[in-house]
Formats: sequence, C-alpha cells, structure tokens
Amino acid sequence: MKALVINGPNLNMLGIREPGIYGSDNYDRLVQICQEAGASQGFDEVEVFQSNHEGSIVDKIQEAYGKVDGIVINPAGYTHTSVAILDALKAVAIPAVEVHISAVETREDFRQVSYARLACFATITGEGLQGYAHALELLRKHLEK
Ligand code: CA2
Repeated sequence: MKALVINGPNLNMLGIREPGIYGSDNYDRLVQICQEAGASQGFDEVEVFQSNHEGSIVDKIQEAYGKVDGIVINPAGYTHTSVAILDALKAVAIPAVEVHISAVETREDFRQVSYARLACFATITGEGLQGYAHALELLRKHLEK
C-alpha cells in the first residue's frame, strides 16, 4: 500500500513565521510525522511531496494514477482557489483526505471555501502537524473496507 502526501505553497516555510497559527515545527518535522505515522499504520511507502506551483501539484496527482492507493492533501492557499486541483483529484478518483494545520473554519471568510474538499472523503483541521498522522489513520481504515 502506498500513500502520497501532497503539500501546497509555502508549507516549506513552516516554523519560520506565524508560529501562533501553524506551530513552531518545521517542514522536516512534518515529513518525519508522515513517515512515522505511515509506517505505524502499515503503509509500505509514504511519499511526501511539496510544491509552490499549482500545475506541479496537478501533475503529481495525475502521476499517482494506478500507482498510489491513497492521498493526503493540504493544498494550502490553493485550497480556496483551485478548481484544477479539484478536477485532478476527481480524475484519478484515488481516495483522499484533506488536511489543514490550522482551524480554517475559525479564520477569514476567504478560507471558508475549499474546492479540494469536494473530492475528499474526510477533512481534518486544527490538529497541527499531528493532523497528518490522523489523516493517514483515516486513509488506512478507509482502504481496509
Ligand atoms: O492551515 C493550513 O494548513 C492551511 O492550508 C495553510 C495555508 C493557508 O493558506 C490555508 O488557508 C490553511 C498556508 C500555508 C503555509 O503558510 C505559511 C505562512 C507563513 C509562514 C509559514 C507558512
């Protein structure tokens, strides 16, 4: 079983600014949490990918077709704008979980829209980086069914 974790723009800057919203851990710690949670959930492989570019995220989702069993995605700023990422998730039809580090539902109006959510079977918000471990757990349970 292979899981792919996709992170959108600026998540590589974690820990550098805005610790009150996103915590003080950096991107390397996010990767470590995903690798450890994936192993403990019994995934054979967890690939963690980050890009600041919408098209690269679409390419990565398309490349997952036929190769990846489940996706965890934090589209970051593209959550609130990208029909292209939604369409890619729908096109590959790989089970997907949406994650947000912050509690987006308590933030600005423009963060209340999520396009990617429409192609995900679950959404996790406000659990910090541990939300990725939670997402991998939900994904594993979903794939066992
Ligand atoms: O809460 C989340 O995980 C978000 O997806 C994070 C995005 C934001 O645009 C979404 O609304 C919610 C932002 C990603 C990273 O932003 C940083 C900003 C400053 C310093 C470090 C990271």
